[in-house]
Amino acid sequence: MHDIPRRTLLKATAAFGLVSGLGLAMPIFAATKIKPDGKSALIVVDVQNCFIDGGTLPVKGGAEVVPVINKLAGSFGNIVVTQDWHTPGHASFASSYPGKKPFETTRLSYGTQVLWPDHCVQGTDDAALDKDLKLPTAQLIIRKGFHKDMDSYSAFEEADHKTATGLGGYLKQRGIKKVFVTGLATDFCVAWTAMDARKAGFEVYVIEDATRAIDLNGSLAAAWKQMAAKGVKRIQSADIESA
Ligand code: VGL
Ligand code: ZN
Repeated sequence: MHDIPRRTLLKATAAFGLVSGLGLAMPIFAATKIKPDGKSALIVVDVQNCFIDGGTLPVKGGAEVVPVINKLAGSFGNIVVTQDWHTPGHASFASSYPGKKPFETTRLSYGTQVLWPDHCVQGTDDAALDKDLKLPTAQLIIRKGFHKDMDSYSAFEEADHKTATGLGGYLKQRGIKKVFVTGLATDFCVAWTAMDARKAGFEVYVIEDATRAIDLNGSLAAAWKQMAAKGVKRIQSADIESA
């Protein structure tokens, strides 16, 4: 006889818990959309012919970042674009070392260097930005990797971790505090740019679906781990409030 009310009470409690759980989840979810402000900059890394199908170092799915970045651009008042911009016979090219093949490594004065196919040579069509990338409001194009004897994955500093590109100073003088990194490739130029942006004191987000990776011997998983350890936030383009 006492069983009936007790069972009803339990059912009611369970139902109430579920409803209040959902009710609570909704406002938190909505509040997490990020609205870029005047102190935010979108950095578009190396969306160049060389890293897209038909180029010299194509990244799988590289072209897929283009519409995602074009859409994101509408949400940002400050946009910086980078270009990998190597000399002919660059130190990062396997062809510069007799007997070496692309994707092998060598030791250079600043550490281990992955050797790449010849790519993004200054002034070539291969080094041009993808023609479908539409960033009419971008304010700066910064080129990197132009010293013959040194690579520069990062848009902030070259591979010796000493030579600055000037991007950190530019962003600071423009009052930028937060950077949102997109482009190619997630595990090389995007990751190094994001980590060096942290080092320079910026709040840093990588917009994952606006990047694609080379993923050489587990480099993608390693890069995400290193970025997380340095406080880089991993988000999706849907987390950014649309324009
Ligand atoms: C890149 C390898 C060599 C990049 C540039 O943009 O991620 N990767 N050069
Ligand atoms: Zn390069």
